[in-house]
Amino acid sequence: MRAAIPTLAAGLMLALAAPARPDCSSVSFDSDFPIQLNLVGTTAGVPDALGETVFVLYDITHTPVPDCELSIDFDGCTGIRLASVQPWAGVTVECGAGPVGVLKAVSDEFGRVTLRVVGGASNTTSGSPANAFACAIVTAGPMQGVLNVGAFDQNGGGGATPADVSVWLADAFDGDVEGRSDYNGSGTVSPADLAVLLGVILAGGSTQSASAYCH
Ligand SMILES: [Ca+2]
Repeated sequence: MRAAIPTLAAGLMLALAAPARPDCSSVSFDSDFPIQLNLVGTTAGVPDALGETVFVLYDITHTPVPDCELSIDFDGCTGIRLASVQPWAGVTVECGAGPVGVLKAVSDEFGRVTLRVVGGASNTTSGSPANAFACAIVTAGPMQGVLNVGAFDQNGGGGATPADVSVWLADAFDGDVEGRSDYNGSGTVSPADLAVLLGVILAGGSTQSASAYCH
């Protein structure tokens, strides 16, 4: 009987060291993938709540899929810049060799992935190269989606200020659709987006830019 004790203990330790993970491959089209993610600044170190974006992962029976990694590939997003340190709990960034970077986070017990992503754009002068509409690719298990990426901190410095409105206006009037300046995923750069940007500036949750960017 003595020999059974260490065997049992070893089995328990193994179970503790490697908990069973739900099968990420069960993530289905029933999941909630938003089409819009707006990059934010911080105030007192806290990422702006006005950029909070929630994904919910479900299987085919609408049962939440917890503990599943969701990734967002921003490398197709010209001119978008990710903070190289992401202060929102559970968000990790892999700056990588590409031009922008990849973000990762894991779903909670309700299948939710709640993100506040710190970053901006490089819209410093009229006509600065911009990300196209829906430039990012979201992956969770077998499911993929596209995501438009807006940036309240258009010029990547000083937080969200009237200077960002100034360069936003150039995007609004040039007839193109710069993803960075579309904050509601409509595929247009319109007064509705300006209202969002002004609301962010007035609310004061994006007063500081990232201290360092991936690229
Ligand atoms: Ca700015």
